[in-house]
Amino acid sequence: MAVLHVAEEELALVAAIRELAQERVKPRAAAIDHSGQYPWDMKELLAQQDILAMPFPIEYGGIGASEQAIVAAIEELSRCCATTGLILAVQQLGAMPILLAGNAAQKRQYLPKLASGEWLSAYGLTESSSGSDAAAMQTMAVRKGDVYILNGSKRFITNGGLAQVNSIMAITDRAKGTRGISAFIVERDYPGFSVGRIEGKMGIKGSQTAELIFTDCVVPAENLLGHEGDGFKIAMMTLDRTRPGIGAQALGIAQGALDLAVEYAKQRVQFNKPIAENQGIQFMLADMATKIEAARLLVYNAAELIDRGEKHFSHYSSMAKMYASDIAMEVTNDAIQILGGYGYITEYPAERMLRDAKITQIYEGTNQIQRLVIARALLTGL
Ligand code: COS
Repeated sequence: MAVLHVAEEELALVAAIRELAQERVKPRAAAIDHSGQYPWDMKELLAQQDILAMPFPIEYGGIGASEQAIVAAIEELSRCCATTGLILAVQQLGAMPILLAGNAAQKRQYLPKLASGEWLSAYGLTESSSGSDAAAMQTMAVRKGDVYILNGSKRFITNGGLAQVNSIMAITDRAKGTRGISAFIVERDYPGFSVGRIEGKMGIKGSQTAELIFTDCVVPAENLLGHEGDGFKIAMMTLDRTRPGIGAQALGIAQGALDLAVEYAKQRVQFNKPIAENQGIQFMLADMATKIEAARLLVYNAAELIDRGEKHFSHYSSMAKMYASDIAMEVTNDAIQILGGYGYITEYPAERMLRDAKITQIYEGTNQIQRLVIARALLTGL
């Protein structure tokens, strides 16, 4: 199995998370999917076990885990329940702008409560008419004395409405293009903040996806992250560091589907022998396992580059997210095929895994955008 280049304690932590996921998370996955309700019990479990503390520095109440340990944790959780894996991934996503660009006061104010899991976070870049073209956003922030007044909305926001802490990108100077976008910490309780539509989704059903609406929303000026105009770069730098986490979610889903297919193939008897004895099934399983391993190497590698503080690693994050999510679709589809009729019915988890896998090709940048990032790096010689 792909090697994590982390200390013994982190290997032990990942092993403990694997066990916890199998024992406590896996039995909840089907019910979470059926109910479509946010799994507060799973959030509590991750908080109690300090799993939500992993992305945060020790000085701000976290446990300062390496990115490699974080992706391995997301993988193990998602192997059992993609919605639960996403709880950790999004806590990191929403907090990343603060981790990257927050000043000491902002970090002191927000990070400890995110590390403990008392508060959830969310990341607000996308709008109804600006997804891949993130710079085409319309939400405006206008400075008035010691506050900014925000007007506009964000769409498809994971944890939207549940998160107390929202990292929101908004235009402060339209004429400056991407250099006129700024990042703000917006609390759910601020006047003028409201939650619009809550989306019904194909998969990751327990995760809440909502629209955030800002109507003359009053945000203290000290909640600006970095300087005016830094927002687009902060948003991009955030995604560079969190896309491997989505790769890890996809990887976990694929591994869960392979686990299921192997188990089923050994037990399912047709023509007087387990179907696993057929070379046709064996070749499918071998291909699934090999794709998963290749994806794991890409995800772990991107995480290691982050841990090492490499500068030009965006395209490796994109490769990890793109490849892992593409193979997650293939592997979950093959798992359904191996399970046959049982793969197609909701009593078995295979169809849920395919539905959950699909979003990983879309969010945190569609795989078309990942290819664009990779090609740009190639063509500019990075
Ligand atoms: N790190 C730091 N800075 C970056 C960066 C990165 N990864 N990517 C771009 N920038 C900077 C550029 O260097 C440029 O800076 P200057 O003004 O100093 O030249 C600025 O940001 C604008 O970059 P660019 O011209 O490349 O912007 P584009 O509008 O062409 O957009 C893509 C670039 C397509 C990569 C961007 O819009 C994107 O990632 N879109 C997908 C958004 C996404 O993932 N949404 C999901 C949200 S979470 S569900």
